[in-house]
Amino acid sequence: MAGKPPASDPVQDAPEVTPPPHAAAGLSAVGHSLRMATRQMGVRRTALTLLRVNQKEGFDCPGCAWPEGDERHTAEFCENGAKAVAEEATLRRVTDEFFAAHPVADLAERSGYWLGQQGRLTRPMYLAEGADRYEPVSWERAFDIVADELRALESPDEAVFYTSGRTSNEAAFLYQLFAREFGTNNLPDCSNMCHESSGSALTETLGVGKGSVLLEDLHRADLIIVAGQNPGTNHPRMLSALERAKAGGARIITVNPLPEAGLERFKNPQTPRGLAGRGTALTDLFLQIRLGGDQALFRALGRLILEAGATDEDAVDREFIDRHTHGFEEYAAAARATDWDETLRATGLRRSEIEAALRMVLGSRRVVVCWAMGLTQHKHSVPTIREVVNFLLLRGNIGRPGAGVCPVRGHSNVQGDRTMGIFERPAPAFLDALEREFGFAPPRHHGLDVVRSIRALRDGGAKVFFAMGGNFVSASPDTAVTEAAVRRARLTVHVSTKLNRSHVVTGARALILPTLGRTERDTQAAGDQFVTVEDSMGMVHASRGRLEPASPHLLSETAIVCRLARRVLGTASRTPWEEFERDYRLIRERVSRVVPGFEDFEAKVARPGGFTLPHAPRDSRSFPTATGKANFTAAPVEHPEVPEGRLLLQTLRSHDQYNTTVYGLDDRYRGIKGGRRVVLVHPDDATALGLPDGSYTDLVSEWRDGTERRAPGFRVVHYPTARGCAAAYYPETNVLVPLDSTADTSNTPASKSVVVRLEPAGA
Ligand SMILES: Nc1nc2c(c(=O)[nH]1)N[C@H]1C(S)=C(S)[C@@H](COP(=O)(O)OP(=O)(O)OC[C@H]3O[C@@H](n4cnc5c(=O)[nH]c(N)nc54)[C@H](O)[C@@H]3O)O[C@H]1N2
Ligand SMILES: Nc1nc2c(c(=O)[nH]1)N[C@H]1C(S)=C(S)[C@@H](COP(=O)(O)OP(=O)(O)OC[C@H]3O[C@@H](n4cnc5c(=O)[nH]c(N)nc54)[C@H](O)[C@@H]3O)O[C@H]1N2
Ligand SMILES: [Mo]
Repeated sequence: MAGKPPASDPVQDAPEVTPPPHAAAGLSAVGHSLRMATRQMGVRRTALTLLRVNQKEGFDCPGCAWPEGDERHTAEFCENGAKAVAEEATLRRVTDEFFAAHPVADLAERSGYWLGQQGRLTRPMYLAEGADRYEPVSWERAFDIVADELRALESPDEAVFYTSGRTSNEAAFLYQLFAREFGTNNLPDCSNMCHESSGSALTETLGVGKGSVLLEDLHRADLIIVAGQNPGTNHPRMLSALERAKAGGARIITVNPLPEAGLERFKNPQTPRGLAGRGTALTDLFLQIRLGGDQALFRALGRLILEAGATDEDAVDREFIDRHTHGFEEYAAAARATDWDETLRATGLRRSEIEAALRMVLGSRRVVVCWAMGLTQHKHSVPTIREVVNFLLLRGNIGRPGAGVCPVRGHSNVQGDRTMGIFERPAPAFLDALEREFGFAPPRHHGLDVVRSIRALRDGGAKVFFAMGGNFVSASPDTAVTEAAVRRARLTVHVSTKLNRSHVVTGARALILPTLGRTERDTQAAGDQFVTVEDSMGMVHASRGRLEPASPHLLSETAIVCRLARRVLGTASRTPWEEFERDYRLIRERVSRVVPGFEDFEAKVARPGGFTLPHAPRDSRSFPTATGKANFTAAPVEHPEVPEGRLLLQTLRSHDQYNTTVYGLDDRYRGIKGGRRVVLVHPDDATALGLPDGSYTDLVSEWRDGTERRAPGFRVVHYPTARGCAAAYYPETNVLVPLDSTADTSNTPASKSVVVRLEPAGA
């Protein structure tokens, strides 16, 4: 199947390429972020807004989910946080005139970059059936339209309620409550495309689907392994933590097919030395792994640790294993059977490199493994992350200070949304608690995740698509299939801050419901409200916006859910939606009775800096798994097989984007400027394929059922990635990811292993 190419960019996509730098941040980062911010907000607003980011009395940065330390700097944000804030606090506005002037079909020809640049949404807009453009609509009428379509469904399971991870705890809790009172568990979220593999693997092995370390643990570690993550771009504040760990004597191993500049050296913009000097070297050992080779690497390390245990009684933590784990013998047998040839083929590494890593591991008492999308978006991601757990369990690196698992989350409240019940497969205990508290019978059968929602839309089983934030059509895999699926819906609704492609690829009818962002004041009948969020390390804290809302017509996400629920559920619901909208404290009171760890929520969150949620493995080395212990697992080692003449493509982020939101066309840390349609290929692979640097190629993905997908016109960049591997940006390349190509168990799209053929353009 040939995918329709993504809309062409009106800005000329003409990438210029220079050699990538070897350090991240420093003065150029500060200058860059201030330029981007003042362009959107002006000088005064930039200063006022950026100084409140991540302060104890301020708002939570809408960028990533990296935690704040206890001591705050005056400027507790990073370059990319500044861009995320500027994107939201921009002074540009999308007006009624804009929609009157642009038929939806025209907007669908524009790039996502262009759409985002139009500014903040200001009014509810409605696209009637058969109409060619959006028109302003009142909030009352908008809720009537949604209610009419929802009530017309044959079953509540014909509706899908998507969430992106910026939604506050308060709004998320009410949103899942509304969906379940309506009668469905169809609550897919961005997590399904993101850290679902981490959640699946960690729940099974440790009993808690979240990371087990706090920021202090990272500071105290002896060895930090950063696998499949590019913090210089995606979690810049993590570099400060790595720098601090290094100052305390820690060493860092980076596992990545790409030499990412941010992990080489870091010039901390919060210190004078970092601004002007050479900065700190971060990575001690760089393992340039092949895409998808991580399971084989961690299995090989496990084998070597076991072998070392024969002569060194400290190599393996027998006491921990005997007391706290299950399944060791079976795992050890599998690890001992590791085949070196296969390990070296899967990883692309030399045996000496793996042995160098082993020496660093054996020399360290406290080891943390951090990871992100490089580990979660493969077919065998769940066994890969389970292998990370095996590796840590062997030396007792779980539930002890300075050690543990650290899946680094993406969206600023994606972890909190899941804690609040945004999950298509809720735990029975959670539903029991909802039932007790709200007096209704929640549906017990599982709902649809992202991939299954797309299939249901495609096949006519789902008819109403409602999104609390995000950009579903651009973020999802298989763009052509997804867009066609969404177009079959009766109604699509998006609660959004900014215009994006999901507003212009619609069902028969569509609504855009504009909402407040994190930076804005949220005033309700009981006064100014704050909301709460949970970071990547299970810290919950308040977030207060102070800016005047982008338009007087905006409603908060919480208010939107409350009004919609009243309108849809009517007298059938005994939930006090009106009161929840007046005063968010009443929502937190309910959360405190439903969600474990939130007892005394209001008092705990009033403390500056908030509170830490309990985490049994971290706190007491207890493991709420099926066996009551931490589970070793012994899955067969897998790695992607790539046919002759093909490359394995990963789809990743540039430095100037936030997921589907493109801030600019540069990727400074990779030496790319002025364009996004680039494909990074090892010079030897490119030469073998007859592709000189600067030539143009189509990317053609080949799926095992014989179908093909094409993304045309990419500039070839000779780049020092691992052999056999290529890289190109998301979302331009989502068209290449087959809907059925997902991770086993977690069903996450395998966005980091797409088999592609490079066809010289015009060939
Ligand atoms: N500025 C900014 N910040 C963001 C985001 C953003 O788009 N922009 N997105 C947010 C979100 S939602 C998320 S989930 C995170 C994403 O954070 P990351 O996971 O850092 O994002 P990606 O760009 O997908 O980068 C994947 C990294 O893993 C490496 N990698 C790919 N495949 C493999 C593999 O098989 N093995 C190993 N070892 N490495 C591999 C890639 O080379 C790359 O360095 O960032 C969050 N923060
Ligand atoms: N090929 C490929 N695909 C991927 C990935 C990949 O690495 N490769 N990564 C995946 C990952 S990790 C993720 S998390 C998903 C991201 O998927 P999504 O979360 O769906 O996408 P975003 O681009 O983050 O959503 C951006 C939109 O959110 C809206 N928005 C921003 N702030 C707010 C707010 O405060 N409230 C509301 N209501 N709306 C707001 C704006 O309208 C903006 O246009 O994409 C996934 N897709
Ligand atoms: Mo994500």
